[in-house]
Amino acid sequence: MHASFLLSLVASITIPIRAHDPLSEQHIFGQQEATWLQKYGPQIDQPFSGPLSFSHLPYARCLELEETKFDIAILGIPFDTGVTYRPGARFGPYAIRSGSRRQREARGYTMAWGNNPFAEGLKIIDCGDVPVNPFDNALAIDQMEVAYSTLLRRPLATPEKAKGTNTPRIISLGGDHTIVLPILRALNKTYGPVSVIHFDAHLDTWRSYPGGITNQSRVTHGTFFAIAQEEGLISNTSIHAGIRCKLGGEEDIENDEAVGFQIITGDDIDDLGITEIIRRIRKRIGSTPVYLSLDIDVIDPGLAPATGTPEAGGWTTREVKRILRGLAGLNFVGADIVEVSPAYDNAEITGIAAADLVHDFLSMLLSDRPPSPSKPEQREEL
Ligand SMILES: *[C@@H]1O[C@H](CO)[C@@H](O)[C@H](O)[C@H]1NC(C)=O
Ligand SMILES: *[C@@H]1O[C@H](CO)[C@@H](O)[C@H](O)[C@H]1NC(C)=O
Ligand SMILES: *[C@@H]1O[C@H](CO)[C@@H](O)[C@H](O)[C@H]1NC(C)=O
Ligand SMILES: [Mn+2]
Repeated sequence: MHASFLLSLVASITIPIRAHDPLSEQHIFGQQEATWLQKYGPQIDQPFSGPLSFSHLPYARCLELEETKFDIAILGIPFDTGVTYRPGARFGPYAIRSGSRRQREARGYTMAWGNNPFAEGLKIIDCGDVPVNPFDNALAIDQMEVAYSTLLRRPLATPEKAKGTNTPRIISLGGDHTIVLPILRALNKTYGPVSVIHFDAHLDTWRSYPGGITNQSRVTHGTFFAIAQEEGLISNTSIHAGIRCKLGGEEDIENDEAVGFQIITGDDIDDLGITEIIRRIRKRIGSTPVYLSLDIDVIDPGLAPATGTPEAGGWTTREVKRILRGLAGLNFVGADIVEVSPAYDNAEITGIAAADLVHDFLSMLLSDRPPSPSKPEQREEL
């Protein structure tokens, strides 16, 4: 076991020795005085080794290193003091990066998309985390807006590959859902109001919570869309997908419409099917600039338990992945995945699911149209 592991390691690097050759093996183990570099070559990162960046991407402290350029940035936003129930999503960026360790450029191709997003010639990097203040939400929200605006204003690393835009795109790893308010404030400065595709069990369009008597206490992970609408940051062409939470009553739905959303419910996946859900989302969004926000609680808690406000009866990870594929080609300006709270996880189930969805986000941002549906009848029977 030990020897074959070493042999496969050796076979994958530069030493000109064939695996399974007993003479070569003797040669390797006989080199007592060789340095690591002489004997084993470059210090590769195994899936389970190396520093923690998303999918082993290059890491840069982009907020302070102002010359750093990219086409797509992964940005952690570890803010979780806007939640109504279980806190802990400040550890979401860590959990998603940890869940991403087995997906990387060398194994980035998927049959579902027919591409490898890391190998398309664009510069995708992990920009680290916004160091949000954990004691003062007003300060933290300003820090998030400044961070996002700062990165949006960076010139593209590969402008020749961009189709009519000078603005890089950011995939944010939350953090609780409140982070979307400063993100929408930053996006508005570049794009004006945007449509939102919002995957979630919850509406997040409530105006306030009982007992919130200060202005700051209105800013929560369940109210940020209402505030964004009041500030003119979102278009009346937005849509939710996967809604199934309990509501105050019909008035919540009327309010939701006034905020600018249509609703696709959790049950619609059975009654309409995936193809019709995709069609409705695409029709609603059209060619408007659109921001995608995905609360991990859209997925059933059995498949993604690590979240702050779980709701039974959700979509499967596979269903969400198929819907995401159907959205390729829309005019995406950015995306996030939020509410991953790993203290409630088991065996990294949620972190791995979230990391996989971010891999889909990358393919979605890089594809001009949905991939052709897979045709199992064209694949040879095994
Ligand atoms: C949002 O963008 C629009 C269009 O550019 C602009 O008129 C408006 O002032 C912006 N709103 C805020 C709150 O910055
Ligand atoms: C809340 O903000 C509004 C508008 O800026 C202001 O008129 C009001 O005094 C603020 N309320 C509190 C409690 O600070
Ligand atoms: C959005 O459109 C709906 C009708 O489709 C309307 O009821 C609602 O008031 C509009 N909201 C805004 C913010 O304009
Ligand atoms: Mn939610």
